[in-house]
Amino acid sequence: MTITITVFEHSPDGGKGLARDTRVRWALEEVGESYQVRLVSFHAMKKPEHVALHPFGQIPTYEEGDLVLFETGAIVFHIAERHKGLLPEDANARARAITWMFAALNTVEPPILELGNAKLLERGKPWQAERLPLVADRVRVRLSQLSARLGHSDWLDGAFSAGDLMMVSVLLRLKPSGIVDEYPNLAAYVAGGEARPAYKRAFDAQLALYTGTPSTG
Ligand code: GTB
Repeated sequence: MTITITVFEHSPDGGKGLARDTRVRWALEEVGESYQVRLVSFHAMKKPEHVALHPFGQIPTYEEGDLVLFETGAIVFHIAERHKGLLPEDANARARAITWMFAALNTVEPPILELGNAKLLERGKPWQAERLPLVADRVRVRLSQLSARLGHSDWLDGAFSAGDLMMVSVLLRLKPSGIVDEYPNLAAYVAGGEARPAYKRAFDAQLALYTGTPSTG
């Protein structure tokens, strides 16, 4: 069955892979599923046709036959559940991998998003210079904890899983800030995710869309 995801017609990052369709593309590449994309403008995102697919008027959405999903956590989980490779067979290991997906989205991503908002949306506000270091330190609290848990392991819990896919995707949002590099094991963890052939295919596909030139790595 054809899978269609919606993506930015013009991504604000110009193809740096920071928009959330990259994690969905990555999951599909990991399990060997082909997909097509439909480009959506910021204007079209808020129109009834798109809001019927995504109640919050955002990308990405996921269509597969008469199934329509939104929220990247739900989409990646759907893909991981229906294919081998992203969730362990062992029931307890599977539950732990799912736990890491939630941890990425519910515990690690929020302060990272807050930092992005504080930088962009609060630009020029009189309190910005005072607030930014506080928000950045809240990110560091989570990264220190994650770094301590990861230790010298390649992945969070045994083999690479959807939990790692989601955690690396979330950490990649911090790339422009350089904060991940303060934690060498997390920097290596993110690099390990970026080095996966499936990630590279996903990244190149989104880059080609916005520049016409695939990355050379
Ligand atoms: N919780 C939802 C999910 O995980 O699916 C969040 C979806 C979401 O935030 N979508 C964003 C969107 O549609 C795109 S990814 N925004 C438009 C809107 O809300 O009107 C967020 C994003 C956008 C741009 C960059 N960038 O260019 O750097 C990075 C991330």
